[in-house]
Amino acid sequence: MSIKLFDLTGKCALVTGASHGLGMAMAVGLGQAGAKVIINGRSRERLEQAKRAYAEQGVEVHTYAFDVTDEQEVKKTVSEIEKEVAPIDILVNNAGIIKREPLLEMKAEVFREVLDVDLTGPFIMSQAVAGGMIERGHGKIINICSMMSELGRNTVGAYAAAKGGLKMLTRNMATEWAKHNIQVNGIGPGYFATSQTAPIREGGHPLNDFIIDRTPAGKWGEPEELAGAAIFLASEASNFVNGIIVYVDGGILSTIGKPRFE
Ligand code: GCO
Repeated sequence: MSIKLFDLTGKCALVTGASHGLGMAMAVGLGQAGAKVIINGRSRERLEQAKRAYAEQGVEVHTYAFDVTDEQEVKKTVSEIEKEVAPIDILVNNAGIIKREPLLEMKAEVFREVLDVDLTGPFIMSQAVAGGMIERGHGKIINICSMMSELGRNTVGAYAAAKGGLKMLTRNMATEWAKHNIQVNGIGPGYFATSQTAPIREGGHPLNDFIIDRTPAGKWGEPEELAGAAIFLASEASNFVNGIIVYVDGGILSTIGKPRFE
């Protein structure tokens, strides 16, 4: 076995929603492992800022602004990327949104919006790249799931429905595309310190202590701690790994929680 198994030199990776947070941390990791990196986001301006932040970490990125829920725009942009940069070998479906509202109060429109970005987006993106991957005879697709692919929590019903769905979409894509030498897997991040979790971490929010207490590792994850799983699932090291979700969660899913006694 050699470390070359994890080398991404010569590979081209597209990471959606990568102008900040976990998407950025994973894209930096893939770049540091040798991949050519393309980042997506909806805002051109945020992508430009992000490009500088990547450069500071020694990673040159190509930026493409588009909306992952817009099927026509996605198809058009994927073919542009493949002409202008390189064929996409690795797709990380990371773009996602969350709306924290009790189900009784949530409007169907909001529920649909979350499903559209977090679940339909990965379907549209994956379908758009899979054709080329099949022609070239290889590919890696990584869907970013969540603790909410497994667990419920008050106010995150739409997000949990989408992320639970994304876990099953991962298994189904793996089922249909493994024969084409495309490995489709997921990463399920636990509770990470990002802008998405800032509202439940900062300002003395009670969930901050709850999460630390509930996590055997006793802390929030740092975004860089997700890069290793992304590199594994993007590299030849995972060539016979199909349809699994790697949970990077400091142990939350392994425990019933901490009793108030030893
Ligand atoms: C919340 C959190 C979570 C996460 C995450 C955990 O409100 O409970 O925001 O939903 O962001 O995906 O894995």
